[in-house]
Amino acid sequence: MDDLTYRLPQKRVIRTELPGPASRALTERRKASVAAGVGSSVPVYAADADGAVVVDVDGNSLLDFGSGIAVTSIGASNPAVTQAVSEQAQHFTHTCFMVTPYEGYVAVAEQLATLTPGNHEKRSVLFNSGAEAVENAVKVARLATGRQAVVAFDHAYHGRTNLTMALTAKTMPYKARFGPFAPEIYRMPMSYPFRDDPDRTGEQSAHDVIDRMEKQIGTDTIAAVVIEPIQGEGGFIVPATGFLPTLVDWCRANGIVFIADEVQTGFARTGDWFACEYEGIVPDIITMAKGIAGGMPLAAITGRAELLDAVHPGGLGGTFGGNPVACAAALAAIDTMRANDLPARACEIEAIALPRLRGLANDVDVIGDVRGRGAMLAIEFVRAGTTEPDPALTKAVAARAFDQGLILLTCGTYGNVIRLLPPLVITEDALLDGISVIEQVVRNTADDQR
Ligand code: PLZ
Repeated sequence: MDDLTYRLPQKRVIRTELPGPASRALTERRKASVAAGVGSSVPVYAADADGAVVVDVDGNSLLDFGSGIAVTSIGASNPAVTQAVSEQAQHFTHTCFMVTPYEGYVAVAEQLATLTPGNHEKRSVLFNSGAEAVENAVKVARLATGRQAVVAFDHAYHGRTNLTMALTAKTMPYKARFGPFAPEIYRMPMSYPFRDDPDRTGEQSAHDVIDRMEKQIGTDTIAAVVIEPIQGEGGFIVPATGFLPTLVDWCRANGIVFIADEVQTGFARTGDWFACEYEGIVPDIITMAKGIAGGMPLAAITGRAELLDAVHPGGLGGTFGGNPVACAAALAAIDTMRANDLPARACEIEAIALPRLRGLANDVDVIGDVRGRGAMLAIEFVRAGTTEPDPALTKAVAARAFDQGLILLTCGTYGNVIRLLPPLVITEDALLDGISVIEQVVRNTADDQR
């Protein structure tokens, strides 16, 4: 893997206990001013970040295998992005595209039309967050079809706003006591190869879902099917081959809008520009955010022109959506991803990491499954020799990795999955170092359980 150039040394360096005194002091200040409902994965505060390294306020350099939840694919201070941001900010930081439009928004929409799957005529709208993109994809689908029902899946995650909470499957911590939720949302079983009958094909799982949709909802009342092509927060669940294409074909035959939520999987993360490309499926609408703009808040929906243009002028928008600084960052980020062929780099990361993780799974009996694509990889932990989820062990692995200076995120409906989401620009040495930490920590944690 050819390394890029980085401003900060791409190494773990632990100088203080973790968290150090400056981070502990910030935690105290935070308790008095920041709402308790906002959590943080690690108890240290960032002072600087570049490539795959986060330097905390005590001068510790942590290796980042989370990318701020799949955002900083090109690093947290990529020079092309910081330059584009600063140039745009010196001209104007905001006019509101709904008031005085600007070129950057149009240029991002042009890029999205080129990058997203399918050669059909496309239109885009820009927003601030992934949840906002999903909400708007559903708005468009309902208006364009004149139907109301929306289908989501077990283990789905689509956001924290009212509609996207309803689409999200897991109650704690996302939904519990935050209701009432939006109506006309229906949940279907997801293809989850590790937990499904091993003989079951993707097509069979899809036909089961189709049968339920036809019998329980009624085909001609369904506006949209919303699905993450690889589920993110739900546990990096890769559906069995054939599951997605079968659903797409059925949606197309029945005038149902197929919405691919690629907020987490998009922008080179899985080894393609979008995860849908792997099985050659073409969504009607695709939602994007996270990695789109090198860490600046930007989200988008791109879809068939006839769906998006069905909405009346003024029907879509928002004050900050497609902010000019965020658009400049997105254009620079997309350029960087292209110039460094980051989809290929995600495949290289998989080629290095996946065999090591599989080897680890052979050595210990607490790993039930290793899966994922590109630089979106996961380890599912179970009680030794069973398929019973082990969230306590998973938490312990993440905590011990942090003690070694490695930021690891957990996920999963059962909280028993460690996910690897390194920046795509990570150096090979840093990647290997992080994997070694995981191996050591998993072995030690598994041994302690005996
Ligand atoms: N759709 C597929 O992964 C965000 C959420 C973390 P926003 N995932 C990280 C948390 O606990 O809040 C996500 C996603 C998919 C939508 C979203 C929502 O994107 O930018 O967080 O709104």
